[in-house]
Amino acid sequence: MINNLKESLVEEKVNTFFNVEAVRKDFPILERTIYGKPLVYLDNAATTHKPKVVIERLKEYYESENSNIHRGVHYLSQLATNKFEETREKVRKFINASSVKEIIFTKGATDSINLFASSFGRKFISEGDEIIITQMEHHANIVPWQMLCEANKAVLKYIPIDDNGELILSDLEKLITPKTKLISFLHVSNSLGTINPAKEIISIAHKHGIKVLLDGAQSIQHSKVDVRDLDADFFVFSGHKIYGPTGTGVLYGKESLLNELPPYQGGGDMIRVVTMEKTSYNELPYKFEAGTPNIAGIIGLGTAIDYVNTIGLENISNYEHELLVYAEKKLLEIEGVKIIGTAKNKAAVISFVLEGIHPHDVGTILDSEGVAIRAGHHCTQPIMQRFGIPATARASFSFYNTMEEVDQLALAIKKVFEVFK
Ligand code: 7TS
Repeated sequence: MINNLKESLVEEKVNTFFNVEAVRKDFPILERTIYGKPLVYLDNAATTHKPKVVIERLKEYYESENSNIHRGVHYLSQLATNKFEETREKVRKFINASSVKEIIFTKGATDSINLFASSFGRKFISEGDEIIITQMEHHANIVPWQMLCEANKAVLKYIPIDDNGELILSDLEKLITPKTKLISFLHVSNSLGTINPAKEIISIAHKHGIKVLLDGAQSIQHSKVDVRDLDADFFVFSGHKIYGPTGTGVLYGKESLLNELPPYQGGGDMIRVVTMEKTSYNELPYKFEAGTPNIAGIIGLGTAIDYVNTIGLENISNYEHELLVYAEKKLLEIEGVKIIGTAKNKAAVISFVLEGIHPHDVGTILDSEGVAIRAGHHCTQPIMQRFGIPATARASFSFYNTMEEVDQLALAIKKVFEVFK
């Protein structure tokens, strides 16, 4: 499990079964050059590249299966429906949900959180109620709650973070009151790499009868997520961050809880009967899936999950951890590099600042060397405020990255210092 990753690796050596060169051949884009230099893609927290099988699956769908789903008696419509629904079962199994009724397809994590905030908010949040999030959330898990709190006159509270970028969990019990209705927090921080103790937080919440939404946008692709073991009430992720197509995502919810929530958008597919006076709604999960979804994308997401299963999440976790340890070591060897986010349990994400140099300049010079990182606030402005910085440079790793690419990153950073000398 993700929380025990570091401990379990202490005694272990590199995962010798993982053949990164073979894996890289699955990703056509990794062969390209940027300004005549080999691409070193270290922006995987923003989005991951797609293996050939996923790209080909999209092509195959449009070439020989394209049809609208859930509404046709004809052959192609039934075929597309079956393929689409196969992904639901793949996702269910992947996160160990109890039933496919608990898997709702969306456009991505942002869409999932907005769906949930709108629906949960309408039913359960009224004046004076309280919602707790954390200071390290992505804007996708801040702004929908601010909008809801403003509309419903509710109160938003934040679990603070310490200098290492870890949640100050001792504050959580102090923040909880009888008015607390929801705790919503991220599993892994996209800016700091921090792996939050999700199971512990969920257990505290449940002790007080509070529901929990877990944002898995940065955890699902790195380590095994088991929603039943975590006892998460709701869980979201984006398809494009787990090697699937953009415009795909998932909202998981416990069936009994989803049944209590009102629909989000109205339209086709989410209804049972519509008269001019009234509408009765479809059963789960269709109640939350109005309109024609990203059929090709969802089918491609199924292929991406198959692909990740073939590589093996344990192999992915172990290898990415090796990359993280090596990259942190290489970066800290360079004078003037400071890492922001030094939590005990970290995913393979490194935010850093170079003394006296703006992160955007770092990003631009690295880009000229073919090294793609992200520079900015990473849609986590409260984290930047917490650390008193405008932005960071961020390298985020995938299992297709190599130790040599880490060396390239280190060389490019040295070049930045030379340019600014
Ligand atoms: N939650 C977290 C923790 C994220 O990192 C992101 C995206 C989202 C939610 C939203 O996901 P989306 O797919 O709906 O956009 N994070 C990033 C990032 O770090 N760089 O670009 C997007």
